[in-house]
Amino acid sequence: MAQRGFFITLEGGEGSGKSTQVPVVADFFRQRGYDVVCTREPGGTKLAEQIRSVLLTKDPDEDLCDKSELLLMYAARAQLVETLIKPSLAQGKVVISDRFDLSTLAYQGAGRGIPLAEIAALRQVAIGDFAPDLTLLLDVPVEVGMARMRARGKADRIEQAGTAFFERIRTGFREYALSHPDEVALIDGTQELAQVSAAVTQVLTERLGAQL
Ligand code: T5A
Repeated sequence: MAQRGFFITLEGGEGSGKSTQVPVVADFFRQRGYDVVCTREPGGTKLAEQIRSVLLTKDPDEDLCDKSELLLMYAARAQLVETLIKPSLAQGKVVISDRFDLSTLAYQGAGRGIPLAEIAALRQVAIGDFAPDLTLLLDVPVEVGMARMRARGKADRIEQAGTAFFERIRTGFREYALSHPDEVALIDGTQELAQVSAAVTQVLTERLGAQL
């Protein structure tokens, strides 16, 4: 029987350390014989990266309104799912995405205040019921993530929002994780890097080990 693919997503607020953990997840699956495709959101394909640039670049002459931001997130996601993620899974590969749909619930839903029913309706149009096999949510207090981002340099358009926005996002992420424990594993991202990586590997082993 052909090997089945897996779709794993990493989520979290700014500076939570999710991008840093992508190679850890990739190594976990490569060591078990899988071909791995790493991608990110918004972006991941040529056209979706163009949408990313519109989303993350602040235009001095015109603000991107919240609804446009939401629609562009789903335009990029539909493109990524149809042209990269689904074909890769059909070939038995593992796809790892740095952010996915849970970011929309947290940023556009909890953060911007767009009603969750409106987001759910758009999701249905863009990707239907397509969802990750497992989401790893790296959780850090807002001030910890912000300090890491400051140490790294210039903020993009979304990162320039205030602390209250990022507190709502963190709450949105955490509430979803706590109410959907089968879908989302909550990981303490404030630990030393090696400890976070060990926690990521442990979650993958416990949740998926028997299926690999
Ligand atoms: N967005 C995205 C939405 O609004 N809606 C959506 O639906 C989607 C998909 C994407 C932006 O788009 C928004 C969210 C974002 O604002 P981005 O550039 O991809 O923009 O930004 P982020 O996803 O936030 O990614 P970053 O790379 O900027 O942050 P990460 O991935 O959280 O953090 P990472 O791993 O790069 O680490 C940040 C720093 O911390 C250090 C790292 O070395 C790095 O310097 N670090 C640690 N330091 C100490 N201890 C640890 N355990 C550490 N782990 C990492």
